[in-house]
Parts: sequence; structure tokens; C-alpha cells
Amino acid sequence: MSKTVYIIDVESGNLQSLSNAIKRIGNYDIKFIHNAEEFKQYDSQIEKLLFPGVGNYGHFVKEIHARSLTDPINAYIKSGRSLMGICVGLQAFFKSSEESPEAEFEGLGYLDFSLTKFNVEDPVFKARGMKKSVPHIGWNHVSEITVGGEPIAKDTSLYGINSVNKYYFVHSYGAILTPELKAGVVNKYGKEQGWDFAFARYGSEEFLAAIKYKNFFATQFHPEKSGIAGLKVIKNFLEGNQFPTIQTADIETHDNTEVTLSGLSRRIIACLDVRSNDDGDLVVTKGDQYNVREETDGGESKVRNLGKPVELATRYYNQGADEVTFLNITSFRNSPLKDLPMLQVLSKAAETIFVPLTVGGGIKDMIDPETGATVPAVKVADLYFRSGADKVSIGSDAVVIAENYYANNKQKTGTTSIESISATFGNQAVVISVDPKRKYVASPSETTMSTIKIEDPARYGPNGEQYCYYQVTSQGGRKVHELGALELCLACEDLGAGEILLNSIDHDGSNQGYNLELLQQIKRNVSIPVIASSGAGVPKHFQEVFELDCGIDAALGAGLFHRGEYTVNDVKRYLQQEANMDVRLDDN
Ligand code: 1PR
Repeated sequence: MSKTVYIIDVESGNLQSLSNAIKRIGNYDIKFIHNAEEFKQYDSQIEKLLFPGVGNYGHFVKEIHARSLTDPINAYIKSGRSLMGICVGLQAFFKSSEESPEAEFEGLGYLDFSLTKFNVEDPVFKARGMKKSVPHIGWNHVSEITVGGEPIAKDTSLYGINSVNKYYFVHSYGAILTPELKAGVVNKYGKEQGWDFAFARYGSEEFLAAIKYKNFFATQFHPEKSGIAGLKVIKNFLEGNQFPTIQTADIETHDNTEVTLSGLSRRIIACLDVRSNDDGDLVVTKGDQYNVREETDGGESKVRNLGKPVELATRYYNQGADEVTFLNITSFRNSPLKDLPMLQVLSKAAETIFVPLTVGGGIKDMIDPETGATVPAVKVADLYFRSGADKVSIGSDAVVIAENYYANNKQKTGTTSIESISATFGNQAVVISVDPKRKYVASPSETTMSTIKIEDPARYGPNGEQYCYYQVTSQGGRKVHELGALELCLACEDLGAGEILLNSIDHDGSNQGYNLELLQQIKRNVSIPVIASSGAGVPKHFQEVFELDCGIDAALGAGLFHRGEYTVNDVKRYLQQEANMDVRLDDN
């Protein structure tokens, strides 16, 4: 007989993936609880309650209060039944957060501390002339808290969380272990009082990655997005499996592996450009400098068809991709809201893929051609999150927004897609996809955009130009704007974007390696994570990009994977074995 798992749903991001993860683990039914009445209705039957939250702390806590869920949750915990919090669901157990300091946003207060933001000016990064990217996005280790080298809780039992696997984190605020919090963890909330903790490190900052207090347990990372390793944690919680200590997993490690400055492993993303082909089927395609049509000797050239989106995405997940990105590259064609082409792709993909999924293409205020109604971007994004997306990527609309931002002296309106989506779902959910094209200039005075000096004479422009900048484009490279890639990224960061997916039309599909000068220009000037994209042809290109002295956060590949020249695992093995780089190899 199937058991029922109850999930608190206060409309805060992607719960579809959590529910998919639970279904994958075993024979469970899932019921969502939206308010106090529903809680009351199910209360006597609930034995396993999940408390997931994504994004903005204030939004989440406010919703919990507004739906009168605080008292039933407290009473549930007091009754001794099991609860598992995830991400903001962990943060809600603290008293407050710097993210939303207003008194109305008080948390449940089980731990008498306030959450704080990661420090962009982290000294270990500063010493290398870099900034630490915030949000903290990616795969990190989780360890026991030690004092003087000794674990403070020797018989900790955090549902099989172990220190060899990596888990997926995405957050800007956390329970950062200040001396005060660490002392509290050791004394006030120690083992004797029934608490267990595990921590992770981001740069020089340590923070609580998991907490357990009697029957409640919470993780700052997303187990439903942490591959097999994460599914095991959920399974152990649901089955009540206890472990004597933080486990050492039985997976391969490499002796000389680096310890990265951030603590995160090198993140590898597989990207699928999706569009309808000439027969109307949704296919994965891949362009050269954004041209996705096959070369033909005369006659009609066809859209390149490299496979089916869900099939390929699942393949890359099984090969060890740390993230999968879907881009609807013909999104400028209007579709009725209910038929947004990627909704089905996402919900199918989210059934079998347990790493983060990003979707891009057409994220903007739109007019539904069927009803004529205006649909705000935040609603479009919500539909994608509900189908299983963790992040949305905004391309063309970001260009328009940045142009308006500069035209209005950097005034924020609060109404743009970037602002509205990040206010509701958190800035970690908003990726900006940049499609820049090199423009040569003889001198920096020819433009108001920030230029790059070209060092190698072999790379000067056709008329000997020694400078260039990168003009951004929209609508898949069709429209060129008088705006530089750096200027675009700075505007979007200020408006609340959480990550930059930096393509390069000049390098796209070239197999010649990433556009290193462009990546350096952007990464040195922003504080949010930057994903390198366009040009990867061999595993060494991934090594090159991670070795840049600006600290690139992730590297994306498309063509080399689609054409079957390399698997994601080939790239990771290469990075591990040839470059001693830290990569995530999933548990099995
Ligand atoms: O503008 O918000 O509607 O979003 C449209 C999205 O579609 C944007 O993210 C834009 O980058 C993308 N897009 C539009 N046209 C194309 C095209 O190729 N004709 N693809 C396109 C962009 C670039 C990368 C590619 C890398 C790696 N694709 O995603 O995967 O360059 O390729 P490689 O490893 O093979 O070199 P909106």
C-alpha cells in the first residue's frame, strides 16, 4: 500500500521536482497543503511532512504567516512527527534574515540567530584579485562541524548525508558560522540539547548545511536537485533510516584533486537549443554562429536535427551533467500561454532528471494570442517553475530592460521581468542569457562602451583595429543593439539577476574554445556567477576556461555533446585526471 507524503506549498518555486523525486524513490502519494484549513483536514494522517522553500526568505515567511500555517507547523513538530525543511525551509527555523529585516518577516525562531548574506569581498578571493560570486550556486561538500579538529557531535545521524558526495546549493543568505553562532551551536544547541549540525564552506565562510533537532531535519541544499546522492537523503528521511556518523560514500576520489577557492566543484552544464523543425516537431538543434540550418548545394536548407529534447537531456543527466539548460531559440514567435512549447518538455524532463533545469526563450510580458490578454513575465516564469524549471533565462527582454535602465539614468521601476521574477522567486532563479558579437574599433574614444585592448596582433580587426567591444543582440542574433555586453550585465545585476549565461556569437559552434577575453571582461566586473558558453570543442577547453584568473563559475557545452564527440563524463574525467580539478561524480 502506498504511503502519503505531505508537502507545504506556499507557491515559492519548483515543487514539481520534489514531488517527482519522491515518486522516483518509492510508492508514495503526494498531497500539497496550502493553508491552515488543509493542514487541519489532513493533520491526523500526516507522518512525513516536507517544508520546501525557494527564493526570497521574506516572501516565504510572509506566506507561512498569511496562510496561518505557523501554529499548525509548531504543533506538528511538538507532537513528535517528522518534518524535513529544504533551503528556505531550513532558513525559516531561524529567528530572522538580513534578506528581509522587517519585523513582520520573523521566522519560526527555533534557532535564535539571524541569517546573513555571503560576503562578495571574501578575503581569500580578494587575495587573488577576485570577488566571490554571490549567490552561492553549485555543488559543494558537507562535513561535520569540528572544534579543535574534533567533531562536536560524534554520533550525528543526518540521514546518510556524507562528506564525499556533493550536494546542490543555491542561495545568497545562510546561517553563516560567525564566532557567536558557532559558540551557540557548540553550547546552546549542542548534542545534549538534541541538536545535530553539518556545515559547508563557501570561500572562507562556513555555514550550516543541515540541521536536525529530534524529529525535524532540514537541509540548506536541494536534495531533490542533487542527483542520486540527494535522492538517497530524501529516501532515508522518508524511511526513517538512521546512520551512526556522517557517512563516507563509496565513490571514486582522486588523490591530488584540488581544493577550490570557493569549495564548489567545477560545474559542467549541457545546453539544448530547441525549436520546431520544418515538419513542426520540437527538436534539439545547434548552430554555427547561431545559424542552425544545414549547408546544402542549392535547394531548401533544413533546420539541423540533433535529437529529441527530453531524450538528450536525460542522456546528459546520466552522463553526469551538473545542470541542464533548455533554450527555446524561436521564442519571439508568439504562442498561446497554455501551449508554450517548452512546458511539456520541462515537465517530462523533470520526471527523470534530478539536477537543476534552466529554461530560456520568451520570458517576458507577453500577449496571449488566443485571448488577447497581457500576461506578465512573472506569470510566464511561474508556469515554467511549476513544470519543473529551477531557473529562467532572459535574453531579448534583458536587452530592452537595460536600454531603458540607461535611458532613465539607472532608475529601477520594479516592474521589469528581471525585478518581478527575482522579487518573487529570488535572484538565483533569474539567469541573463547574453548574445554578444565582436565589434572592432580603432580607439576606445569611438564608443561609450567599455572596450578591450587586443594584445595579439594576429587578432587585430580587418583594418588593423586594436580594440573591440561586444555588442549585444536580441532575437537570437537577429537584432544588433548599441549596447555593450558588460553594460548589459551590469544593468541586469543591479536589477536583481542572479547569474549570467555568457554566449559569444563569434565562437558559437566553432569548437575552437571559449571567448576568453569576453569572459574575463565580464567576470572581473560583476559579482554574480558567470557561465562560460560557446566554442567548447574538446575537454581541454573546459580546463582553459576554469584556469582563467577571474574565477569562471561554470562552463556550458552543446555541440560537442550533441554530436557524440565527447560525453559529459569524458569532460569530467579529463578535468579530474589531467588537470586535478574537482568535479562531481555522482553516487550510484
Ligand atoms: O531572447 O529571451 O527569447 O531567449 C532566446 C534564447 O535562445 C537566448 O538565450 C538565446 O541565446 C538563444 N538563441 C536564440 N537563437 C539562437 C541560435 O542559436 N540561433 N541559441 C540561440 C543560443 C547559444 C548557446 C549554445 C552555445 C554553446 N545558443 O546556448 O548552446 O553557444 O554552443 P557550442 O558549445 O556548440 O559552441 P529570448
